[in-house]
Amino acid sequence: VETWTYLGSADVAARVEALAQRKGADLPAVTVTEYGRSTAGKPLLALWIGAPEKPCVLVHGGLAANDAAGTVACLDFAERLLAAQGAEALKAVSYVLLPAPNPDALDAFVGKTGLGGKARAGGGALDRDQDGAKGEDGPDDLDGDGAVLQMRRRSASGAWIAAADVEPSRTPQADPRRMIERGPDARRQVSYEVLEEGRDDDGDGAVNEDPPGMDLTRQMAGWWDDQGPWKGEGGFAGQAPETRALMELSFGLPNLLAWYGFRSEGPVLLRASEHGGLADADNPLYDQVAAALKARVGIDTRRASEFAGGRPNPGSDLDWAAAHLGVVAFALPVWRIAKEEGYGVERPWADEVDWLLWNDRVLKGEGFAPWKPFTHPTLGAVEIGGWKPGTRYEPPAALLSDAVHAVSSAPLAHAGFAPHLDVDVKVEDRGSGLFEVRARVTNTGGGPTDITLAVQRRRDMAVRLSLVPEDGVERVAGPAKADLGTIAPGAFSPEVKWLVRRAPPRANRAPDPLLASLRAEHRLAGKATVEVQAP
Ligand SMILES: [Ca+2]
Ligand SMILES: [Ca+2]
Ligand SMILES: [Ca+2]
Repeated sequence: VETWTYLGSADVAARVEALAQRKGADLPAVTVTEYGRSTAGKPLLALWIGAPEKPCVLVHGGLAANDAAGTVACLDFAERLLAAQGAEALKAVSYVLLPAPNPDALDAFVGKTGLGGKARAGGGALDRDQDGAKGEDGPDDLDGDGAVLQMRRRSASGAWIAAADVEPSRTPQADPRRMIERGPDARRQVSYEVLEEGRDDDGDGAVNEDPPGMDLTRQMAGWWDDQGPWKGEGGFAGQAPETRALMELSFGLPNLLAWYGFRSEGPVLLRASEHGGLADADNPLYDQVAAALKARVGIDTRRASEFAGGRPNPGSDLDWAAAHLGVVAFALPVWRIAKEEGYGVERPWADEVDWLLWNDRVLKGEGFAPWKPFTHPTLGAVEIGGWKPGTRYEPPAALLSDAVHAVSSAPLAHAGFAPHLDVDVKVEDRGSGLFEVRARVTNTGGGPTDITLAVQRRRDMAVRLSLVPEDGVERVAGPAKADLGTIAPGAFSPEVKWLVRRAPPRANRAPDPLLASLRAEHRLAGKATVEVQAP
């Protein structure tokens, strides 16, 4: 069992190359490819594990700017695939692993001194305020404490209030560090603006209006639009070289079975629920996979839209995988804190008050910088403080290995949901060298040959059954190839009938009982061939 530390992209690349060099009779096939380059020119590496003809499960690491634990979890999953537990899964499926799909942001975040660097450097710069300069005004470390924190500033038009002003005194929820977003209200006695720490770098009167980099978790095609609680990011979907490369790689995999993305923090596993209820067409399968994931890692799965107030989630990787690739898609947060004792408010999972209590109990308060007065060059009197980078996202270094081990096996569960074809054939002798052949294809795997969304989005392929006669055998009736549609797990296709005629054997020869072969094929389920023998 590996002991992990946070890794930058060069360390990730070295580990990926080392995995591909591992040799052993009982090890699966492992290859590395470069599927693109980041904005800064760093290689985007894909690690292919298992037999390429088997259905492929894509597993990526941290895509966001603060997702370093997700990258470590993806590497830990690679270790599992090369161990005994992986061998069983690799009988049914193969995997492509993308541990660091946003290497520039990973390096900015992990930095030289561990977590706490500048987030969101990947994806290339935009010109959000259309002043002709790209990424010219982002956050700055104004007070020189080595971290970009938050600024709060009293403002009648501010959307934030101090919890201490409204919560019952002497309760955890009245913590003086805590800010609550309530929307602007001019009748309120005290309101605040909350901003990222920074100055007006270009002197245009606005602070942090055009930060460098893009949020790649909102940059994928799918339900990509400038709406919802989180907007689609960038000028168009796939503008960032990292997201474009990820879209091209995944769209180019006809045998892609499922999509899993490790991310750093979140109370539950998430499944696609894109464009409102688009992915609900496959609810029965999602429920089955969620139960298998729960059995394996003990965490519930919820719809991603529950975390956006039931609204769409533009540009997310789940959105892309569900809507464009027609596969089931899950996000796997590595880490979460439990609800703290002594805080009596009803809540589905840990909230910010739990984080404050946890920060005091476990981190001795180190994860939150208390608000301190600061004289801002253009805004005047502000306070700088708030959550330190990483606290709310990444497990502390001492907890990283346990957190990663607890969840990293999750994509193994999908091996139970690959389709697999078998052909069931019956032959009757009709006399005069004629034989009737009847066949149907059965799906003996654990998942459908195509999910409902794949059919709706035209990514599906009908299961195809072909009759290939032997020499001296002629197909008299019935199709050379029959398209049999989608087959559910455990179900049969419609029956196909043929009439074939065998030429009379040469003198003194026994007739060859082999009449033909039947070949079933599907982009995901692969091929199955049976011989058609005269009875
Ligand atoms: Ca600009
Ligand atoms: Ca600072
Ligand atoms: Ca500015």
